[in-house]
Amino acid sequence: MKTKLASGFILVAAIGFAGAALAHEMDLDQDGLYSYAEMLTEYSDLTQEDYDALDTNTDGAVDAEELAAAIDSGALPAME
Ligand SMILES: [Ca+2]
Ligand SMILES: [Ca+2]
Repeated sequence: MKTKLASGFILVAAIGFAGAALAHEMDLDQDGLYSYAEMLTEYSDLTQEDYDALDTNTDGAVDAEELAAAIDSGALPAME
């Protein structure tokens, strides 16, 4: 039982890590923000309007928190 729980935890941690790595990869200039051009590399059908909607604090860029919130709410599909 303990072993089963432990392996489940490792699996979840590995999936979380893979998602973070992909998001990091999408940030082409590594400034911690996802520009519209950078978002298009992963979400090719994203419109400027969609992008503006993701920028919930309206600072002109989508940050990791806004990206995670969009994926959590289903506004964006999770990266694979
Ligand atoms: Ca960037
Ligand atoms: Ca923002």
